[in-house]
Amino acid sequence: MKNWIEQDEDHSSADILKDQLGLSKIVASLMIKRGVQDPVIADQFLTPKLKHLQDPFLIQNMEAAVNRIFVAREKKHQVLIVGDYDVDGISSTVMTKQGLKSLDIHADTIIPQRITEGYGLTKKVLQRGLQGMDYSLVIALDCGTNSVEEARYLSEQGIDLLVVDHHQLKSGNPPLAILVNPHLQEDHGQPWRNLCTTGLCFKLIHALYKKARELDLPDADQLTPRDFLPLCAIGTLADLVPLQGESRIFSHFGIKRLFHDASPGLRALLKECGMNESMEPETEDITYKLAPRINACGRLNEPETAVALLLESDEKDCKKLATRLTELNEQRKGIEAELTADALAQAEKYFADQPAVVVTGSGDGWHPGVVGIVAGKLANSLNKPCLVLAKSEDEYTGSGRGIPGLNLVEILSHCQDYLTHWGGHPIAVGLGLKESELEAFTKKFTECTNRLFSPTTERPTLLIDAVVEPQELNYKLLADINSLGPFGQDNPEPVIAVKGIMLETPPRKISKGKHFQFSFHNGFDFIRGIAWRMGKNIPPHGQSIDLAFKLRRNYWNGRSSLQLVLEDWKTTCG
Ligand SMILES: [Mn+2]
Repeated sequence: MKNWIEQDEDHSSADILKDQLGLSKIVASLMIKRGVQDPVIADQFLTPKLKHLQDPFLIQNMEAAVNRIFVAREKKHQVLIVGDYDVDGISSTVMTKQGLKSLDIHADTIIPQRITEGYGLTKKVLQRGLQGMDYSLVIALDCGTNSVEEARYLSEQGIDLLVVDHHQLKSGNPPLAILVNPHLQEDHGQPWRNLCTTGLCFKLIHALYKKARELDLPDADQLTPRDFLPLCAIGTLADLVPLQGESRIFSHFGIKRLFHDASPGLRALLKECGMNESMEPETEDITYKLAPRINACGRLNEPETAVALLLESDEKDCKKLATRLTELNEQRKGIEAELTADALAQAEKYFADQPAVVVTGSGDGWHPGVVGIVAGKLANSLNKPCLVLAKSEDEYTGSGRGIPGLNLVEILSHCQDYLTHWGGHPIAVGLGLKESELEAFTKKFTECTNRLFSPTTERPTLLIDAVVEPQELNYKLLADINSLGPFGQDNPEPVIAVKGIMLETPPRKISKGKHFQFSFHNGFDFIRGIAWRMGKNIPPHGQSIDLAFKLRRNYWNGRSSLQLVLEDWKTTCG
């Protein structure tokens, strides 16, 4: 049982907001609890509008990027797009190719093969991409910010480079390129500051269309960046950027109209994920179902299959490609399960008393494409930072995942003498090192973790956002809660509690006892719930208990019903 923390109600502020904006009690209360008192800010959050997007030309170098692309249009230059192999990179590639096509600019696309060509804008991927064509412009998406050498390599051949990326600049030494990256600018809380690359590609397309209208190009008034919202939302949700500012606007509209505005390829993929027009997609549909299928392509060295699917218009081919994505995802799951078992055994054997874990392996089972997921699973279950490194030849490469309150980038910066390459975000990093440095690196990494973080032995806490009466559990409450969605990074889904309810029948175990289902009557209806991975912690029936859960809509056999997704339960006290 977790330590439940109920946030204090500030009734008077909530009442003011409620009256000012005509909100329901719970929505006003949730906004106040999230620190939003200003009715203008609350209204912008609850009813995002595309017209609130700022002028794309406020982003540094956007003008230069747009001008360079229009030169390519006028002179009929050949353009090559190089995108990263994850969801953000792949979606960005498809968006940009289609955006350019709508302006009569043809671009070829290439995605690095993770295992043979490595991450990002490498010489290897450029050599493959540039082969046999006379390109004059390369557009790097979701990579390239730190590709100083590769930019020089291109410039030596008279090829210009445009980088659209949101990764941090590692040194004060930007590549010779037109660099569209919000992190180049000082942080003044700009609403586009934390966009991922699909968000930046949306801004680029918006800027291109503005320019097209300015130049009075034929049919320019028919062009709308709205068409790109579904892919923009998918990249935004999958890349785990904070869902604030313009990321909130993109994810809100993109997910709302996901099916409606989807291309035939995306539509086939959504169907492959078990979704259809009548469902309201949630963040988890993207992060648990759609994104893993796209990522599986990159992980298993077939990234271009995902690009091909998202660009395809023939329905039969879409179906075939979408099925292939599911196959790759199943293959990925198998590899991942074996690797996780191996990594966990190592962690328990060698790192049980350590503040951090560094596990290694080699061979087919240690697939570089899944080490990141395994690191995440390990970090979650062991509650300490974990690095999972796969060996090939005399070098280890892999991924690390951290835990809240610890900055992995900071830790690695102290260990950089041992590393051949490294980079990433505070909670997720990639790194590589020579075999000969492994021991010294592991020691240093563990030391730094120890110094910068002290794990807590206290009971984990569960923040309760609202306590409601059992009879309030209905679709109205669900709609109210969902008006704060889509949920994700920096906009967590509210955890709701009901107190003093009684299960009339024992919960029903499912999946060999791993999960359980339960139900109770709230005076109007039977309310059903599910508890994932809680099979060892089943609540009693016939006894008063409190439940903490997320409220969802469950789709089953073409019907939808209200569903509680249990977070925790406890015996009612007093
Ligand atoms: Mn990204």
